[in-house]
Amino acid sequence: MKRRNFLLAASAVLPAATLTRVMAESGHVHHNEGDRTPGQRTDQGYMPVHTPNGWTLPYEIKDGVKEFHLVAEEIEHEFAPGSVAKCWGYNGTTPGPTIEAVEGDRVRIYVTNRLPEYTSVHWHGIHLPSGMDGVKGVTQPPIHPGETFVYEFELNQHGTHMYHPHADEMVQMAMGMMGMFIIHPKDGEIEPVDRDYAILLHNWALHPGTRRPDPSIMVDFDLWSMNSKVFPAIDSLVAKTGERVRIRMGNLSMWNHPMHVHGVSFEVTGSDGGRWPRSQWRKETTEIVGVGQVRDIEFIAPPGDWAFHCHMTHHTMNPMGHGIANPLGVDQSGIEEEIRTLLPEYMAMGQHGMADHQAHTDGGHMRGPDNTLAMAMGEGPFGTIGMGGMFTLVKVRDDLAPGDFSDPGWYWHPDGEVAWRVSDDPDFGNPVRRGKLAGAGAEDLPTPRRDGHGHHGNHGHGDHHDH
Ligand SMILES: [Cu+2]
Repeated sequence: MKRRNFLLAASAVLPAATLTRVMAESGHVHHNEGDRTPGQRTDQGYMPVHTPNGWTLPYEIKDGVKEFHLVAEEIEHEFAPGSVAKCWGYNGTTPGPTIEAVEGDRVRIYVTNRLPEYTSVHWHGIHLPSGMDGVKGVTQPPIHPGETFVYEFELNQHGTHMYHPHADEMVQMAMGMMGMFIIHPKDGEIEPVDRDYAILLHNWALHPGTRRPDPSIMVDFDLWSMNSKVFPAIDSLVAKTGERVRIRMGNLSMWNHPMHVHGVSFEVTGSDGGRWPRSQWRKETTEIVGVGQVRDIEFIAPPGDWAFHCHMTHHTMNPMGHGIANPLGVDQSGIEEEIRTLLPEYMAMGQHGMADHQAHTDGGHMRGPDNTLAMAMGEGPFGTIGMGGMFTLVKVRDDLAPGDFSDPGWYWHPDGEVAWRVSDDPDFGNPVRRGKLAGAGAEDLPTPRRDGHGHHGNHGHGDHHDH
């Protein structure tokens, strides 16, 4: 018996809430459900999307209609080991499960509200009858706690879409209520993808030492997540060398996120307007996913471990102090002793930059508040990675099986392909420098002459190639 058939049978005898619980308990809180063999196209011809750290919502077909069931409810969510919070989500998780369908499908979506306040669901970017649009007060009455509403409409477009509440959305989205809604084109794709990833970008104000997100925050968020996880808990995106990879990125946070992939020039190929015509694809290595927007990027995977992250540097950090006086260059050795008499575990930080922060927290010298992550986490093959938040890795290997999404470990670089140390003498070489050094009594650096021969003991460019 196929897994989906089992679910169909189960749903015939169990009330919906029980079914949800059964699904959660039988390990369904992961990708690729039911009738699908991972890495293979479905009988409708599409390659199933993979939601890192997330899952896809199973459906039943009743009278030719694809039936889904979402349950809005309070959940316990772990952002990364060491930080757990009461959030709100769908069917036990934030983000809620990814809904996947095909252009031309008719969908029927039950929404049960198990929250302490009313809700509604807006199908962001989807063309539908006005009364199905899910805006509380405008197109429908609120779904009160305990109630179930049903939405039904035909999908007459394709693309990467999202769903989220349109009732007290400031609170409900801040608490994690959102999900992806992928509609595959009915005629297939001219350039099919081998790996199709779906990622929702979000921000959270989980103040240090607390266990519930603060919906009132507008600017100073302290967790930046992909699919509600922060680095190093975000799954790596894996691919086989040469595969065509698509990453669908939706943004329901309060900031724009310039998403950057190392090692490739990707093409921006679509949005919630659908996959764009080939002539509109454009090469980038960073693409801003604006608030409320969706961007699809695609690339041919080159072997290696490639960083994939938001380029807002604070968005690749976990909880950190904002609005503190700048400690850079400040000799804190005297005051550190005095503060320790009041706060025995106080440690002066930041005089030489923040690079030593992770070492102190990892080493246990500096304990943060309970239930609070370090600013930077994660250990790589060359030491601490010094990142957090919206950061993960695209791991491409020569020998991955189709549909194998398991983490292959760290990349084994071929000989001669890792940057190496040639000197530990700061006076090494004869680099061209201009300007003025900082510090008392420091001299101007020699100004290069126009012919480029005047600098600092250098007798011409020939010196750079001294063999
Ligand atoms: Cu960002």
